[in-house]
Formats: sequence, C-alpha cells, structure tokens
Amino acid sequence: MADASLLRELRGDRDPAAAPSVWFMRQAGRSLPEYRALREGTTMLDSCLRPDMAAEITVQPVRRHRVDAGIFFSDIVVPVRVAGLGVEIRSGVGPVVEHPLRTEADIDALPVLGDDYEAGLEPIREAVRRTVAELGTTPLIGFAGAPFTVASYLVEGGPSRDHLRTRALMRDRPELWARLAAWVAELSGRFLRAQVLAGASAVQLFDSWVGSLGAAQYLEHVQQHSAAALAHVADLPVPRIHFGVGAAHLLPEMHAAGATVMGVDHRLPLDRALELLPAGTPLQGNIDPAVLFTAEEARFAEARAVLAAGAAAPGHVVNLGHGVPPETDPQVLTDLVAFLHAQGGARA
Ligand code: 1CP
Repeated sequence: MADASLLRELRGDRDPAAAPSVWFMRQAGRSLPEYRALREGTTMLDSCLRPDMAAEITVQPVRRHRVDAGIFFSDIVVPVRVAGLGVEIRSGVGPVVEHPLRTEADIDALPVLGDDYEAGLEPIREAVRRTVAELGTTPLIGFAGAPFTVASYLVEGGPSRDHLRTRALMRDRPELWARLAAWVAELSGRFLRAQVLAGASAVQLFDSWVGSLGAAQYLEHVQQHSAAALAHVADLPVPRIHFGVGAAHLLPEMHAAGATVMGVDHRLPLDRALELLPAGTPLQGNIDPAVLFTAEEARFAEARAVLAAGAAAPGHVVNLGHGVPPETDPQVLTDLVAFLHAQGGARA
C-alpha cells in the first residue's frame, strides 16, 4: 500500500512512468444507482454510523469507476452528531441544525469532547477498518470539515449562500467565535485522527465555504483553528490535503495552516496555483464538473489540459474542481477514469 502511485503523487514523489492517479470528490452518493438502492429507508447520518453501510458505500465507486482511492463515506457533520448535538441531513438540502449556535449561552453549553466522544467514534473506526480490508491495495482517504465550514452550519442552522451570521459573529464577538472554532477544530481533528489510526492513508480537510472570507479575516479568525485541526494528525505519516471552493485568494494561507497538498477548484489553473504556493507543493484537482455534461471531446480536452497544467508539480492527483453533481451519468465518470489512466506516457 505504501507504494500506491496516488500516495507517491500526494507526497510529491511522482513515479514518471506511472499513469495519472484520480479520485472524485462526492464519488460516492446519489449519482450511483447502487448507492440509492442501499440507502433506501436509512437516513443519511444513520447510514454513516452503520459500519457495514459506510464501508460498502465507500467501496462502490472504486469498484465501478476504478478510481485510485476511496473517500470515506461520512459527512462533515457526523462528528457534530457523535458529540450529541441535534443535526440531520435533509435530502436535497444538506445539514440542518436543531438549535443554531448564536449566543454566549449556546457556546457555554457545547459538550466537552472527552471519553464519550472517543467512544462514539467507534462506528467510524470500525467502518474504516472494514473499508481498508475491502479496498486491498487501493488507499482510503479520510476527511473532516474545517472549523469555518462546519461552524458555518452550526451558526447559520443550515446551508447558506454567504455565511453572513458566521462572518458577523467573528467580527462582533471574536472571543465567542474563537471558542466555537476551537471546539470544532478539536471535534474535526479527533475525527481525522480516528480515521488514520484505523487505517486511512491520507486525509483531506474540507473548508468548502472559506472562499467567502477575505484574507485578513482568514488570517485573524480562521487559520489558527484549521491549523489546530490538522495538528491532530501531523505526527502521523499521512499526506494532509486542504481544499476550499473559490479560495484562490487564500491558497498560500491555507497551505500555511499545515497542509502538505493543496486541492484547487476549477476556477484557478493548476500552473497558476503552483506560482502562488511554496515550490514543491503537490496539487490535487481540478477538472470543471461542467465537462461531465458536455460532449466527450470537450471533456477529454479539459482532462488533458488539467494534466498538462499539473505536470510541473512534483505530484498531482487528478480530481474535479468540486464534487460530482448528483445528476451525473456514472458511465461518464468511468470513461473519464479510463481516459486518464491511458495518458501515462504523455506526461513522462
Ligand atoms: O464520495 C464522497 O465524497 C462521500 C463522502 C462525503 C464527503 C467527503 C459526503 C457525503 N459529504 C462530504 C463532505 C461534505 N459535506 C462537505 C465538503 C465537501 C464539499 O464541499 O462537497 C460539505 C460542505 C458537506 C455538507 C453537506 N452534506 C452538503 C452541502 C450542503 C450545502 O451547504 O450546500 C450536502 C448536500 C450534504 C449531504 C451529503 N453528504 C454526503 C452525501 C452523499 C450527501 C447527500 C445525501 C443524500 O444522499 O441525500
């Protein structure tokens, strides 16, 4: 497993003879009929906490598409549920929080993350162990939500376009914000660590909505908390990928939070990303999900362009610029993986 070419790319140690490595954010889930069949009658969060289901759903896209990694089937709010807060995932909406956190009393009432929390993570450890056994030589990527993105759901109460309440809280009550963000950092950091200790070979910290912040706010109110989350796995020998949507203006700052690999969305060409980052930073990304809905010619042209732009990095794992849309034809993904795997010689 240590030799999987995806892991070599993530470490910046590309084997020039190897074919490109690829996985897709949201590769598990509603685009797959086998996922919809298995999930029938089970809520999203319940399925995440059932080790047999979580393992099977994680492996489904690897089996079908032949991607080079599994992404652990879970959600960024699973640890919130494990910690005992009221949260559910509504179909077609996303995470919805029963009592949004807005006041000092709300922050005071956050549970201490002690032995109960560690015990509550056991279904996660068990799911990871089963998944790793099933995947064999294909690596498993564990993940967690970054403090800003997870806190945005806790403060807003659900999905939000511009995260106004969250951004207002950090300016208006910086001390409350800091307590909340530190709590989420611990929550997510321990969730990451549990996955790695159970067998995950790399981690990704998703800060999907961080692009709504300016660099000054990020540096003052967010970076240290993302760093605290990533520090939970810094002593373990796993690459740490960090990803945000529309976050080109924060790329070096996000990297400095303790990432070893930067995920890049489709808005920023990978060769530009390399100019913004310290020399030698491996990259992940960034095929525009829109090409999943174009003619094959445009799709393969985009894939070739992404490979060419990533070739200058010491390691590059191909991914989409954001998650697989639920309405994607799965065959399009399978064919895209086969196309990418056939491009080996082109990059060497
Ligand atoms: O293949 C995989 O990637 C599966 C595992 C996975 C991951 C990594 C899921 C399952 N969720 C996530 C992370 C996640 N969850 C992120 C970060 C990644 C990203 O930006 O896409 C975020 C922001 C969430 C929150 C969330 N959960 C949303 C977004 C809502 C919004 O604010 O717009 C949604 C729709 C969910 C539900 C969810 N999570 C995962 C799945 C398969 C689903 C759909 C549930 C269903 O079947 O109805």
